[in-house]
Amino acid sequence: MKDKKEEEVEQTSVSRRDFLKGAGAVGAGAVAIPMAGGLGMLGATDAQASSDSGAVKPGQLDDYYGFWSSGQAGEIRIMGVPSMRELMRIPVFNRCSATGWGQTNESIKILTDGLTDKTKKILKGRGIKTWDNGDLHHPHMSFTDGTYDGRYLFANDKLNSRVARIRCDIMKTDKVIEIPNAADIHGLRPQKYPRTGYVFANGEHRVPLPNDGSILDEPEKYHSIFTAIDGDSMEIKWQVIVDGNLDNNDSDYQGLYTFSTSYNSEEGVTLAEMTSQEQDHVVVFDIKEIEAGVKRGDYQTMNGVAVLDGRKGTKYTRYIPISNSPHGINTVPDKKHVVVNGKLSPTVSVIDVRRLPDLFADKIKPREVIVAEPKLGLGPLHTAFDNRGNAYTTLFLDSQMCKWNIKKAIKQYSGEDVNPIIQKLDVAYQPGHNHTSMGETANADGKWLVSLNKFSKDRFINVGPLKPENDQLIDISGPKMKIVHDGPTFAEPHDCIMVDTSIVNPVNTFQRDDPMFAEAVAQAKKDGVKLEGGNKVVRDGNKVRVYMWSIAPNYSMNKFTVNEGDEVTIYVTNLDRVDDLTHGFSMGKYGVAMEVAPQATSSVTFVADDPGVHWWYCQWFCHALHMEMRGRMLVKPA
Ligand code: K7E
Ligand code: CUA
Repeated sequence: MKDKKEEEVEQTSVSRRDFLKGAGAVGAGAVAIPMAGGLGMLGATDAQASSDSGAVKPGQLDDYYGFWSSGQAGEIRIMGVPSMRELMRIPVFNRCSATGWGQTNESIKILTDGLTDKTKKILKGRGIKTWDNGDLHHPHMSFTDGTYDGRYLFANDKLNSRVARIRCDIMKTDKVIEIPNAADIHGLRPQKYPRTGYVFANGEHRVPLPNDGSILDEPEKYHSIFTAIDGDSMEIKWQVIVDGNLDNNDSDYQGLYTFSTSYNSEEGVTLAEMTSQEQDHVVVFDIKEIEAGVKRGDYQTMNGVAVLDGRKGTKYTRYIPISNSPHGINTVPDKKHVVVNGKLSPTVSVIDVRRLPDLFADKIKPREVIVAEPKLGLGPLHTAFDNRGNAYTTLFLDSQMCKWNIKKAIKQYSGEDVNPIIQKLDVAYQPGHNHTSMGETANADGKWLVSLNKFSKDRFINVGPLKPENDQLIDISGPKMKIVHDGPTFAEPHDCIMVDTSIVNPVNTFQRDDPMFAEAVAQAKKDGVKLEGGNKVVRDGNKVRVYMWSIAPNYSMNKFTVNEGDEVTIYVTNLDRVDDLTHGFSMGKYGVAMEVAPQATSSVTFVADDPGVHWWYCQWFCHALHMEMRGRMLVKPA
């Protein structure tokens, strides 16, 4: 027997299967019926997961959007939590075979517009337009008033020193900028209050300034750069030169300070040099003071960016000594504390942000902002929080999750005989980041914790020398942490966030005036073609522009002819208005394959250098006659 809720799910949802049944019978005409709502109308609570087990039945919806990084895979993955089902992938820095990201004109524009002129020139010399890979560690959502607002995600590329923005309405990357002066962007966090606002990014590696080949072994000329980006315009607002290497960062809930962990206070360039001292730092940046400095002109302009001097002893920063090589830094949802994770030290250090004004006024010494420093275990890397005053710290070397109480840790630090540690849970194995549902916002809800484990070892059947990682889902709603699910993942989710589904509201189809394909719309206008229904081959010297549209299971064009050597641009506009009715356009041997979402226009440009008949086809299953959705390009030999 089905229960009532399941029946409702079946009746309200318009699945691809239902659609195919209908469209197959009555033909393409039925396709244009707008099916507003559809699956989207189902509230998450109507088909909720049984939250105590983490189990979500087939057809039931998740409670949280999980946005997972993918490290060296260069993309972002959307996970359903608590089911841990991978729902979608968002190509960001990578080249995506399925969607054509990195090949379509629309994506190439996004991937190249924000590169520096110097990089554009170098890439041109290499015969490429952009890099086709990246190392994406830290996805974070934009904030308003201390909590997620569902507008954007931001993410770093450690490999090629870039920062990307993803629009949450369409779940596509819409801006990618290269960060000049800095090397290897690692830590990335948005401003939490009053809004994002700034996106702060750490340049991890110290490089010579200027890095023009004239400096190698003069460590005093090496620097790390901290960058503030305007999240609305994706322009760089200012940069600050700091001492040491910047690792991770986070921001306060007051909009006054932002913090980065910094290792290598020795400023060495070899491993032995970098780890020789016992003390490293948290660098605190005074946002208002820096803004005032920019206004006063207290900066040098480097590659078009205002760069301030924030090294030790300047008014823009303070350096708080922390034991050897701190790694993650996490602001507590109580809005008052910040937890710094020791990595090579078994401790975490708790900073009270209310003491920072006195620190900047030099009324107290840097270490006086520390209000707790519990010893948790070996290899503390990152900390997450619930809404009951507890913290959860990953112990990389111990392969454990340590649950501890912040108030008790503060009492212990002030001399009381209390043990802040509540529970240590074995995780499998070697956790890096961990995250709680809504835990990086003021609205932490204390329901779920994910441990992003670097090794899965024996947890899954053997898939060869390269093993998956293992993300474990932990129920933290009760007094004890309980592991409820293992979720294998491909390389290498460093980090994730879990956002209540009520905050994220993606659309089902594109708007025809979406900026994503504004250039195609403008070009069509110049060519006198209406993308909605226009069907035309325009010749412009040796440039040929082919405009066609698609409604399942047809392209508006069966064939077109070009000459060998022509530069051909193909624009496909998907006129289907139905949820989930994506078409594709693939042309074999030309290596062309792109996604065309409902109501979107996608375009691709190539040189017709291979004479003969070439079939193009739709690679996105769209209709019972999907296999027949194709056409021919004739390339006439020169
Ligand atoms: Cu700890 Cu790049 Cu966030 Cu990896 S970082 S774990
Ligand atoms: Cu259109 Cu498959």
